[in-house]
Amino acid sequence: MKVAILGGDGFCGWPASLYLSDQGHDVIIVDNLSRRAIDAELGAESLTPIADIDERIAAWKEVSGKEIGFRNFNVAEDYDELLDFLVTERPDAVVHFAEQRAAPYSMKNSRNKRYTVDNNTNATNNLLAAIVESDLDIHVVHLGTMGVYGYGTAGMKIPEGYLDVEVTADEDEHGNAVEPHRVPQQILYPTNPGSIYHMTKVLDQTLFAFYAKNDELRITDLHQGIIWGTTTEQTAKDERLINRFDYDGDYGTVLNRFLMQAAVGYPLTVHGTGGQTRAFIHIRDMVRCIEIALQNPPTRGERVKIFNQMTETHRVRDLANLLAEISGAEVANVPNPRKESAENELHAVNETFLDLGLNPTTLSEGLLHEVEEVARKYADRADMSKIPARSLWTKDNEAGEPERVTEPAAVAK
Ligand code: USQ
Repeated sequence: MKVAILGGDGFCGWPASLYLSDQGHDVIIVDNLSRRAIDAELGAESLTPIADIDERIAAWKEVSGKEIGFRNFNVAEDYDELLDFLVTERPDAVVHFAEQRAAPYSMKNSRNKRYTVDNNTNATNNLLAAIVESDLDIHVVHLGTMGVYGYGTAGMKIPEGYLDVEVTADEDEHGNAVEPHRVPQQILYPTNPGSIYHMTKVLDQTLFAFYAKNDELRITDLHQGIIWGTTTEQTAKDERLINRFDYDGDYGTVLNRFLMQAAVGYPLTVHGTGGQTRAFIHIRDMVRCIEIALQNPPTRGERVKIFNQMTETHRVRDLANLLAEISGAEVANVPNPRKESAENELHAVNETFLDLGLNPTTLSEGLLHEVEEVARKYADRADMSKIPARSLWTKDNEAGEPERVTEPAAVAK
């Protein structure tokens, strides 16, 4: 299969590109290297030293004998280039990772809010409009988020995208009154995003529903949980193929941050009581899920396929306590910079991937140590001042750097 990976230089895009290439697919990456530019803007680099994109691709050819193509342009801005790319390359599928993916970054200030909305929704709309204009039958696989649902529970498992409801109908098709009766319907699960970033994935959902209905585009939307881990079979083959490892307060995600913090002797930064329950998936399952989704496209005219791409749920404080137990790390409860429930339950259906053959890589001590080892190996690259989460969900952000998060008194290396 010929697959274009939009955002193929990022944390998910790069390992997914290598995995698909390794499976024999013909892969072309499209990326404007914006994630690297944001590193420079934040002064926060990946803990692991990532090679530049040309070196990455050359190393993959050397190691595997396989070619990955690369085009540098901005999907959100360069519509003509995107259209020309699709028409020239005629991919069977496009995997769309080309979005700003950090909730704290999206909440930092009005500039970041506008950038995240402009970038993410324009990238998605440009892609969909370009496919329609190209007249090609290209399957779109999009990386969405579990965060579109919010993290509540209505006394039921969150379904995969669609909710069965019943409404009381009291009119016939001509508007005449009839005996009230219950009519079943299926609707998109009500959304409840917790950040501007998560909200852009909600907007994406609406774009997908429209283009699937109006233009019969074939679209799969993957509602992914929080990734943990950093290495895949392919990224481990050569140091130049190494994946990003974000640990800073904006881009670092919770479990990888805790593992890095444990490795460098920094107290684990539990927000508030750590009562937030979230969905997780290991990075090696993510790459496999992308391939499974590519192999199981919807047919033309079918509604958007939505899969919950997560394998387990955990409460933040349980993860911190587990790491404290196995690595001796200290736990620090810091004021929560976000507006989110202090405690929540989360139960979600994930049967589609399991039915299609995903064999989940769940949390295990061995795998936790493996990630911690990677972090320890590159500990001398860590900038401790970048660890605290400083982006607030309130307007105070605009006033500059808040001093809300307690810095640890001493940091051992
Ligand atoms: N948290 C801490 N301490 C930290 C960092 C985070 O307690 O040092 C807490 C947060 O307050 C939050 C939870 O951990 O309650 C998750 O935070 P996160 O930064 O790991 O995840 P999130 O902001 O939700 O975003 C990440 C990815 C995003 C993806 C999303 C999936 O950056 O791209 O869509 O996970 S999900 O969370 O299921 O919506």
